[in-house]
Amino acid sequence: MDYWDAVRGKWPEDCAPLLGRDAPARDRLVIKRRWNPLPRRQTGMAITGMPGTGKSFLHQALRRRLEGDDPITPRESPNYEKDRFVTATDQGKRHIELVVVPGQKFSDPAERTRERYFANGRAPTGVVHVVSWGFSKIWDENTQDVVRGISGPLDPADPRAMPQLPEVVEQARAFTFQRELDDLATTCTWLRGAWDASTGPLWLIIALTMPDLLLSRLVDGAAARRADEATFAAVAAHYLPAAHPAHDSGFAAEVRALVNYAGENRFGTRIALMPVISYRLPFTFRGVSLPPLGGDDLRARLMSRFSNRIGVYGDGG
Ligand SMILES: Nc1nc2c(ncn2[C@@H]2O[C@H](COP(=O)(O)OP(=O)(O)O)[C@@H](O)[C@H]2O)c(=O)[nH]1
Ligand SMILES: [Mg+2]
Repeated sequence: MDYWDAVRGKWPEDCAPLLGRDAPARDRLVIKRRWNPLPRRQTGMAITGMPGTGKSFLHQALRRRLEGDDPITPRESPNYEKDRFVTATDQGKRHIELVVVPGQKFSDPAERTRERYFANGRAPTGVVHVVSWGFSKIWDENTQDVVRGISGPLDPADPRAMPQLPEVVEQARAFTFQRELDDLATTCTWLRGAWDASTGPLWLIIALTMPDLLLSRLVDGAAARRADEATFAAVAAHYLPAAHPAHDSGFAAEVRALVNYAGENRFGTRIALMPVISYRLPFTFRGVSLPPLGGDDLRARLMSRFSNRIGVYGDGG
């Protein structure tokens, strides 16, 4: 079987909770407090992705900081986000050292992050690259104006289009998809440099944040289910390499090239596309607001699976 067939093959199960299907995989947070006499090797992971994709929310959700009922006020992130959190695997607890790479790659904070974690022989073992199917928050008003001025909505024939959404939301999504690709290219440049200087196993999770926004808004249950199946198939086709390189999207081609460069053998089976909901908030753009769907149970299930997978990949499994 082709390397990427195996990666794509995990997607139906990983997005099963979104489609209301039960999946055999464990989706409770694994917290085994087995006494472990040997200090375990720490593993370093970086959260990457363009501005507004949900990196900081994901970081806080992994640390289980977004679970109470307290309302959360979205604001731009601090310049420097670095932490440790714990996942637990069958082999015990694992401490993960995490750094969020600023979305603005050509800023001073990003340059400092690059020097500290991606240069001078240092490299992350694992990368969570965050994408949002176009629902990234566009923080500043100037950029919002630019989006309104320069880009049209996605062509309804584009497999990424969600023509049932307001036109202005589609306009924002069209803009975001291009930025996602540009950001990925820059991120891959950083990673190639860092991984050149390192040896040993690597892992990569492409995290699809905000899937609660892209669930179908149709009232007819069966039709909604069909629409969701189609959407999540399109998501995988866009973000993951295809059966044949000629059918790769621009994004997928970049991912394929990165993995080829570092070597498939360094990743083994530790590559996945996974949906994850950090915290459900409406998507707002230019006065139009799209409420999130899905419940807290869905959020918790996806988050547990995601956190567990990081633990498993960090263990080399
Ligand atoms: N509906 C929904 N919104 C989210 C989710 N995660 C993040 N957001 C929204 O996306 C915005 C940007 O997230 P943030 O983590 O600050 O993005 P960053 O710039 O990549 O760090 C937040 O203010 C939230 O409104 C999610 O899982 N679901
Ligand atoms: Mg942030």
